[in-house]
Amino acid sequence: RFPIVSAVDIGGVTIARNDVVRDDDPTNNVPDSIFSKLGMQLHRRDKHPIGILKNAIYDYFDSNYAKQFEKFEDLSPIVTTKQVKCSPPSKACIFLSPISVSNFPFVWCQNFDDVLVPADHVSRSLNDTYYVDPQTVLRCHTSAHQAELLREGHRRFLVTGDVYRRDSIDSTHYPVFHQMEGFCVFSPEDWNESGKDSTLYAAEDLKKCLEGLARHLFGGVEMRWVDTYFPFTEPSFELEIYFKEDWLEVLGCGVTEQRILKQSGLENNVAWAFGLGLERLAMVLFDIPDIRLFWSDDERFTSQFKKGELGVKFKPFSKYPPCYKDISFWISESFTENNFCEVVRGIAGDLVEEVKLIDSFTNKKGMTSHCYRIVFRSMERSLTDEEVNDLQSKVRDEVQRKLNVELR
Ligand code: FA5
Ligand code: MG
Repeated sequence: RFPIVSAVDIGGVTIARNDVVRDDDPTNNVPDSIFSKLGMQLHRRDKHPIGILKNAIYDYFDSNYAKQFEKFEDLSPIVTTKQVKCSPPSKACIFLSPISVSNFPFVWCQNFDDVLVPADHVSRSLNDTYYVDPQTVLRCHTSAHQAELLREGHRRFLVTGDVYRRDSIDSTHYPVFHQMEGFCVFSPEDWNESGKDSTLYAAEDLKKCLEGLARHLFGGVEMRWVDTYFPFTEPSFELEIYFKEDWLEVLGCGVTEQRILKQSGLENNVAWAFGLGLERLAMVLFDIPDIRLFWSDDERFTSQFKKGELGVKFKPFSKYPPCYKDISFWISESFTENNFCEVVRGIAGDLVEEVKLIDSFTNKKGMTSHCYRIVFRSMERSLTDEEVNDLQSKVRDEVQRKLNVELR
């Protein structure tokens, strides 16, 4: 066993980091910056915008559905990719390097198989998801808990938690964010008297519920429904809200695939489900311009929010100047933008505001070049030239070392 350097307890599970970090381990791509966010549970802080928002959503459901929705907010973010039946857990489940998990509960929460995500779906790749070992991931959505809770007999519930994704870098994307899942099962008597077909009944009820929630949170706000696809719902929709001169996607939802209900003996029922992006909603609600702010300890941020207060508009303390740096390289076959963003984030942390592809071309020899613009900016202070040059030079070194690209 390796010496354990840090550990955190979440929902009865102990997750520990040992000091042997296997850089480039193909089966574990969780960096320290992500590990350090495990257990922070911003959604359980009553004075934090995410916690204030969560409580306001709870109020909406409590008063409109007579407290029928059960609430879960401390389920472990470490979940399995498929249905694992081992009880007690096998050794592999208990010790995961460089993260070890002890007391791994006998309930298996399934990120992919349980919610019908196809074997070849992009979201399963190491490029999109943080893997702890080949069968274990940091959940990439709260939908990971749907089937588990249905199996346990719950029929109407809200699941709030931190979720993890390798993703692009800009003001509305962060590798750790919070979602709230809603799930509601109906019985034939619910839709029979409406005279509607069950799917239509559920779809209409879902939209009505979420539009009501939006009114409860925002009063008036410009929004629109967009048809989309999820493996676990049909039909599926996304809700977008007009924010800062653009449409911002705040949630995904739909009528649950019958196969998921069948797994729990609910073949005669119909259900709807949604997954809210809490940071996105909180950005609109409190006028927060950048998603990195949610992680700030700066008192000028934290002191602006009060328990139970929804009407607060965030006053930016100052806008520090951005610094732009470009980097160009010839990419290789294995290059992905998420891997590049992960390298930049690993070096610059929250000092990177945005990474944008500004040029791409392929030469006669078939080599492809990418040019990215990196925007460095602190939320809390002015960065010095020296500091930014140093970051950029580290990015160049690391990109070359890790990503198999040729700098130009
Ligand atoms: C999902 O995660 C689905 N599980 C939602 C769902 C649940 C659909 C139940 C149907 C039934 P999606 O990948 O679109 O969907 O993410 C949901 C929301 O999370 C988005 O609308 C957005 O608000 C938020 N989100 C996604 N990626 C990020 C990110 N990198 N940073 C911050 N918020 C994000
Ligand atoms: Mg989406």
